[in-house]
Amino acid sequence: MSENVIVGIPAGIASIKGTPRYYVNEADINGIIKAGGTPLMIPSQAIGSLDYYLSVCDGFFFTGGPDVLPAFYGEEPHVKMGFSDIKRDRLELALVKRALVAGKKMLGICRGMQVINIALGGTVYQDLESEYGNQTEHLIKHFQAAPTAEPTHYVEFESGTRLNRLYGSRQLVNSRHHQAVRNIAAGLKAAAFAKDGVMEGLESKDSDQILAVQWHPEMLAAADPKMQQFFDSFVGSLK
Ligand SMILES: [Mn+2]
Repeated sequence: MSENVIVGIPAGIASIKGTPRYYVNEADINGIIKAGGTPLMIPSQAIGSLDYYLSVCDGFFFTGGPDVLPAFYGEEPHVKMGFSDIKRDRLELALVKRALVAGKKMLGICRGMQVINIALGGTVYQDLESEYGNQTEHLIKHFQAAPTAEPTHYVEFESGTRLNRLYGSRQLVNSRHHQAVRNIAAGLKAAAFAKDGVMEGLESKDSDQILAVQWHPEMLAAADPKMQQFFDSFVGSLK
């Protein structure tokens, strides 16, 4: 592997001033660049070029974004399901599967954690508030009204996990999700939970290939070095 570490980042799509444009959030790019990596945007139209991206990229970073279309995990859409982007879903789900086989490391944030889990056979709650079952009365607020750059709830880490080594036993994090991992895919293990039992971190069971969190370290990294370490640890592992 070269000194220059290249991190492939699938892009979202949004209409800006009436024109559809591919985007990656600046905070996600900051996290990778400050860690010493070189980001490479992957637009969903480029699904025919996965061989190229797999050969060029040292690792992949799946960022936050819209809900994954439930058809990809065998469900009809719940009434509380949000916006979805079928082209991004197709690209990311295919890329996770290919990257796994190719032995490429993957980082996931929010939707990224959910996409990795779904690609490998897991499911998500389409809407925590409506589907979290008999624990609903104890559900904490996971879509914070506070600014994203401010933490609002605690997560606790499972001992012996990489997240546990990065953060210790407990960490105050931000939270902007109405979905969360439900059934965990084979090969993955839960690494962090909120007080209500909602899964907040995910890792490979028997390797360090996958590291993912449900909160947004990229939005906290400017003020909290521990959040930049999430990126440092990933990019460092690619060198
Ligand atoms: Mn949360």
